[in-house]
Amino acid sequence: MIETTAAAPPAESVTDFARDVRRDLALTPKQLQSKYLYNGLGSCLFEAICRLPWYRITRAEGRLLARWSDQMVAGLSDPLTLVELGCGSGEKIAVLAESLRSHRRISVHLIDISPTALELSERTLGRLEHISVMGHRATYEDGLRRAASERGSAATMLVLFLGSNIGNFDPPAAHDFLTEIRRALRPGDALLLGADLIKPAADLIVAYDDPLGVTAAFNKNLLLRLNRELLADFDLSAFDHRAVWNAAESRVEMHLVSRRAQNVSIPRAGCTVEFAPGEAIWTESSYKYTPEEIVARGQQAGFRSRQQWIESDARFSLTLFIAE
Ligand code: AVI
Repeated sequence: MIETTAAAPPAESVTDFARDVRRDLALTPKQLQSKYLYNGLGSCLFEAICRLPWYRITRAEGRLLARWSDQMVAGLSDPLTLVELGCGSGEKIAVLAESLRSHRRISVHLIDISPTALELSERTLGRLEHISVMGHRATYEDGLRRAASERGSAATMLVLFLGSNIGNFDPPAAHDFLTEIRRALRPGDALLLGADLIKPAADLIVAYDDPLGVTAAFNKNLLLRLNRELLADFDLSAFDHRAVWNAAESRVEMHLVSRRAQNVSIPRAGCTVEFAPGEAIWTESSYKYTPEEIVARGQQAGFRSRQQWIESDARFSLTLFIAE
């Protein structure tokens, strides 16, 4: 059955965006939140990144899902509510849903702040007749609360947090978020968590600074977004994309580096920002883990780990946790 529900109100307003930009560009070092990378164009550029030979997370995860999805969903009882936080194109949840064909009723809740991602996913899942789909244009937290409130008392819930999205949270925020997921679940419910693993620095750098320049475009699109939505006057050619592996913090950082001294005005955020030559805006962190750290993080949030699958070529992990 296909039953696609209308999107909820936008997850953030121009005023929130303007307030965050004004505050974060006044920090030292200057920052912009990575959630703002995902407007319509940004989501399409991220989809393109996932197809690049140097960004191996998506294909590694796809291989794990294709090989092990039956094992991953074994033992989950009927009826089942599947919730995907950050649904991307819907391909991954479609693989799991295929493995669940024998279940009588499956409700799928897709949660994303990007309408483009929701549309893509709803289209992908539209071809499966044994599931009903509901899209929530919302933050992960709000969407999860909504999905949890809409499930029946008998339904088991499986939350998917895939593609290394957990890597974009700093460690305290990752702990808080996993705890929040656990709070929305009942004992026996499950979480399938994707996490990218630590690997050689050269492999990490080329994944976040690809020779085609798609990741650079993804990063610089943030400045284009500020120009369009907040009437800023960033000269995009005066900034360079930079990716660095910060081994001490176990994270890849993306920055936008000013090529020269310049002032940029952002009228809708009510500020003018001064850049020294070489000064950077820190736009994203992508934390990398060991398999043991991932298990420990789940445990600290109130889960036990049932099984972990590792793709050893690209060094990527999927871990199935059960809420205790
Ligand atoms: C969405 N997230 C898991 C990606 C990552 O790998 O951190 C975003 C990304 N940034 C640059 N390339 C991909």
